[in-house]
Amino acid sequence: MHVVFKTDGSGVSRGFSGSYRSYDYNAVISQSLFGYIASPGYPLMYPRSSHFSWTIYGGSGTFIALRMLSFDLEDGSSCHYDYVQVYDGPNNSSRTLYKMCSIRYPPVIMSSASYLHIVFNTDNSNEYPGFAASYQVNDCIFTLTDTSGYIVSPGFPAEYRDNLYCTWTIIAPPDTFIVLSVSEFQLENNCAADYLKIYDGKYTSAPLLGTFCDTAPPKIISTTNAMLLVFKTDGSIISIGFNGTFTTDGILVIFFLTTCLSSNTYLTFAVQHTPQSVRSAPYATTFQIL
Ligand SMILES: [Ca+2]
Ligand SMILES: [Ca+2]
Repeated sequence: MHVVFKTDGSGVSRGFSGSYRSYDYNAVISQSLFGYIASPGYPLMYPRSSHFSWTIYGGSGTFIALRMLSFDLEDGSSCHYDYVQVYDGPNNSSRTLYKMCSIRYPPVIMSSASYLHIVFNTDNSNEYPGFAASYQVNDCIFTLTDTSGYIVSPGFPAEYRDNLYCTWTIIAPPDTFIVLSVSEFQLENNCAADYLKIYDGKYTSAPLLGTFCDTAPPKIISTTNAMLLVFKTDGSIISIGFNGTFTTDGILVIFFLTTCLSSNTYLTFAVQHTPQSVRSAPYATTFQIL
């Protein structure tokens, strides 16, 4: 807030007096496995010059997943105006997972252990609607329907936990396919213990595109409009996990091919084309493009 008091060259009076306050608020949430947090006043404008924080504790042996549902803050280049900062622990001396002021953030943020601390700071000008988020204890089952997004193992880049079973089901619009790019990847070097499996469809009954533990997945392209990732860890030895992105920008092209079988017999069939392969519609065989 900025107050200007100006007087001209003649005439005086008693002036004015007033008071102000800024807000400082901290909530500790420890009794619920699921809930919502939002910037004060959401979806109306948040207050200026304020400091809010939430500390979520899931109980011993848990982790917390925080999903951003809506996010509209004053967007500064280095987030020095208004920002949300998420810490992987009980307070602001813990490791920062993300500092956010624009919508360039993972939709789900996961702690590596049982605490998540969220700070919302505003400066003294330019208020916006703010943010709303949900949290859930031990939530590791995700359905992703955006056309692009992030996939991050719990707590990344800190170490993941023992005995995890996490799934990400990516569902793209019909007649499109999914491109998955994993940028960082480090698991226990034993696929019988910890692994990431990627399937070419919604379910584990779909064709397996790969099982990964000691080497990072290459860029993977589905041949359907769905992809399933399963991340499983056993009861000992942990590592940092992985992060990656997916897009569903591609278009599945179907074209027709006519083949001459003999001097007067022709066969016409549809061919599906993705960047990886072509496949004639009546046949299961896939022909790789070299
Ligand atoms: Ca501001
Ligand atoms: Ca392990």
